[in-house]
Amino acid sequence: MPNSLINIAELPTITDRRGCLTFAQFPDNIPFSVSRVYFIYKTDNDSPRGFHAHRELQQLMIAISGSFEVTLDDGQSREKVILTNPTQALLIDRMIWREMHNFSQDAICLVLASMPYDESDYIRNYDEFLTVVKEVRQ
Ligand code: T46
Repeated sequence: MPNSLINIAELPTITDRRGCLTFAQFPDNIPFSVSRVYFIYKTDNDSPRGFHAHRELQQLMIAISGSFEVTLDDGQSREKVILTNPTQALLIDRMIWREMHNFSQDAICLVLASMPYDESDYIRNYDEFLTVVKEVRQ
């Protein structure tokens, strides 16, 4: 899909009789140096997460177990993807509003992040996001 907000890389996977090994490495599958890793688990299906954008942070998101839905919004359009496969890495660029819904009971979301945690990088208000994204595009 041209200009899609959904940018998914298929990660290399080695499968043998012992199971599967999937990996990602800079710069082939991770387009930035990883400064931070976090993971989200023991989620509640009725408790969506996200609802913010980042001014500078880039992230790769992987459903290493279970599934969940990710909605991405660049201020002009909104797209949804369901991550179900640990070999798929979703790239979330800077200045993209994200929401996460419908976590399966066994969901584990692994995130590789380009910067250390910095609350001032977050835009947690959607109207502010729309204002800032317009300024950035001008
Ligand atoms: C994102 C989505 C996908 C930290 O102290 N360090 C960290 O590295 C992170 C990620 C969070 N926190 C603190 C900040 C909050 O007090 O943990 C608390 C929960 O974070 P938040 O409400 O932002 O969680 P989510 O799941 O809504 O968002 C997270 C990431 O924050 C965000 O960058 O893109 O996952």
